[in-house]
Amino acid sequence: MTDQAAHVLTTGERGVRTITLNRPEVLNACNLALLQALGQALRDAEKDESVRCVVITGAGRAFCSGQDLADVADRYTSPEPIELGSHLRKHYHPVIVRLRTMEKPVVAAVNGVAAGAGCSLALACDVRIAAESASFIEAFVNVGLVPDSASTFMLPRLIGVGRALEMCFTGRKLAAAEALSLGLVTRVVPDADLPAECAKLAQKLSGMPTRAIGLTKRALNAAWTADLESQLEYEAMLQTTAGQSHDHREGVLAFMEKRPPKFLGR
Ligand code: T3D
Repeated sequence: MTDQAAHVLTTGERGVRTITLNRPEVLNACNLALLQALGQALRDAEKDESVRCVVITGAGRAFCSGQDLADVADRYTSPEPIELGSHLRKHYHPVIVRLRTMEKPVVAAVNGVAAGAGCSLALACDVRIAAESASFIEAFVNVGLVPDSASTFMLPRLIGVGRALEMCFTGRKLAAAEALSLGLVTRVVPDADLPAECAKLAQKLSGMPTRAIGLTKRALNAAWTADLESQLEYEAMLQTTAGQSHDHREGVLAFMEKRPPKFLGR
């Protein structure tokens, strides 16, 4: 295994690809190798037709602590001006865009702290299930930065602008129970149950009409910036596509024949 590959572990079972961020000694902080390996793992999962649901989690006691600050320590001792935008564009944006546009459900199994860009990573997934000991920190302000990697896009849409501003201004830790009460996560489960609960959900999703789920993700992404008429038109267009799928025909036939459907994701 190359050093880069070791930073992200992938396993597959019955249509589910699990991607584990694997630098537990630094709470899965993102160095370049981890970001590249994560990007590659997501590209592979997107391309592989046998993968119908993706789970992202962290090794050890954390989900992800964001940018590896030690990895970029040189910036802070050099007299050169620091330029962060190009680093984000090159290494973070492709990961976030792929998570949001991949037409497969992506579940974040948030096993511990998700801080800074690690919090953004969790927010960019479609569904978040948290362990009781998990937490979310928009840690950027603690190091004098602006939330990035789409935290300013996802967070207010998930919990509202007022709460997003408070979280981002203070950089405080939001515990799993509060995250649940704000709608940032859909479920909180005992730490020991997280892998099994997420696997159960992922298995369920992977057996569903995943083509329709992918198109639904497209529709909900578009709805964030659309007006009513254009969204209605977009739904009609996507429904035309879904209507021609195997799974639509199968779903209706199975209903009429009073048998369980066999969805193929196409
Ligand atoms: O290119 C760019 O820079 C732009 C992109 C920016 C995106 C960002 O993500 S900016 C925000 C970066 N992240 C942070 O500021 C979070 C830093 N970490 C923390 O605040 C804390 O570690 C946590 C609140 C996440 C967890 O605290 P705690 O007490 O549970 O753990 P700890 O003891 O602080 O951390 C354990 C180890 O992980 C420790 O190493 P050690 O002392 O055992 O050798 C610590 O240094 C290391 N670690 C944790 N987070 C990072 C890290 N090492 C490097 N980078 C980290 N982000």
